[in-house]
Amino acid sequence: MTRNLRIDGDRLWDAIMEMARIAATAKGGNCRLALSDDDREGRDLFVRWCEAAGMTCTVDRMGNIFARRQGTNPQALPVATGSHLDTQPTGGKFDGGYGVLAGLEVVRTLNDAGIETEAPIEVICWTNEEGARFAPAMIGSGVFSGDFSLEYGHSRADAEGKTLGGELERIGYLGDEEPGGHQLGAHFEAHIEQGPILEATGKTVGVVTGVQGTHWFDVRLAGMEAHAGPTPMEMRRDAVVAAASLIGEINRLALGEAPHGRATCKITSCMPSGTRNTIAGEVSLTVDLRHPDKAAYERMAGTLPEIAARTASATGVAIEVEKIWSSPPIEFDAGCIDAVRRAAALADCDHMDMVSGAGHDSVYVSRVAPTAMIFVPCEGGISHNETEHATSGDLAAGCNVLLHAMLDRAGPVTQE
Ligand code: HGY
Ligand code: MN
Ligand code: MN
Repeated sequence: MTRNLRIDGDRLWDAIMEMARIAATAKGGNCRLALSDDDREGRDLFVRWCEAAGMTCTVDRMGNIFARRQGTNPQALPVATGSHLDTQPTGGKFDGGYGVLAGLEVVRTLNDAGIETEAPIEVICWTNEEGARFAPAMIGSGVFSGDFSLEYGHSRADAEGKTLGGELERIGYLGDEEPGGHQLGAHFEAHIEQGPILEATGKTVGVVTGVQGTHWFDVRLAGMEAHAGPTPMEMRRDAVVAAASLIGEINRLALGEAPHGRATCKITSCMPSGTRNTIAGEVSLTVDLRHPDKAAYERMAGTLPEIAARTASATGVAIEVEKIWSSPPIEFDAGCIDAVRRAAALADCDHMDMVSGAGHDSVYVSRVAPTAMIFVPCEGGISHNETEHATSGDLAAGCNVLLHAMLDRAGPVTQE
């Protein structure tokens, strides 16, 4: 009865564009940082839309929002889909918002068709997926899965010292439900690929079988401030020179684990700042290392301290490496992966298996519920960039696969 059911691609596109008007940037992207007033505005819009679609919304103590469409069997575990509404500071319109609003479009489509599923359907907005304002990333789903305690989650502070728990309370999304007390029968997430593979291979849908591992580190370099003029080169302990050497070594570390190794460094502070004729005494870096293979993922993390020690002895600059977060490579549930494959075939979408290069809430949700993801192409594979773009056709195709993957797991359906 549902074989030929299709979502409304224009309605999905319009919802994504309306959400993208919240915290829109001049270059066409979004800056909707987690638990900011803009995030609250996006959350409120999502809740209004869900309630207008006949769903009931509950919020847990990490601010994760669960919008529920009842099934014919209220005892059945919900089949869920979820993603995030928070963005990078220079993020795009589609990263996260697509997945949340594709879930809403699935419900709107079922409503229009008068389809009742046996299992309830839930659409989830996970808190602070990006990790841009509060580190680490995916902390809302990570507390939900039990990988982090609620206290740890609430204690995360942004650069101004505001805590995640305090900001949840301030924006009115400190819910009552204990995180994790909400069992899920299955979880799917639709997302743009954020890389070049689908576009390069001409495929419309990625059947995501797993997610690569990620390590985050903070690195502090302490040299000696001195005068840029009279100080001989051989006497210097220049924190910027040490940082430059270390960043080059870290880049070579990823290239040495080709083709899948990834390393990204950011210089977050350089002291004293704003003066070019004092040699830098202190530099702070963030480091993001990734690999899909567990042994290589561990090898890269284990090599970083050795690289730091070598650089320190060569430059006379003290280097401290602190592990902030580790998310090992994961594989998704075979049954959910098969459901995505069947749905892609049913929706006539050219598809391929792939591993996600980016982290997603589904990583943590997969610890507590059968999970898989659905990717669609993004232009040039560009994401975490205000020019991020995806076509309405691809977004609709991915949403049709989401619809049928969820129906595949939601038990028998009836039609009004
Ligand atoms: O870092 C990531 O991969 C994700 O965008 N949070
Ligand atoms: Mn995302
Ligand atoms: Mn992202």
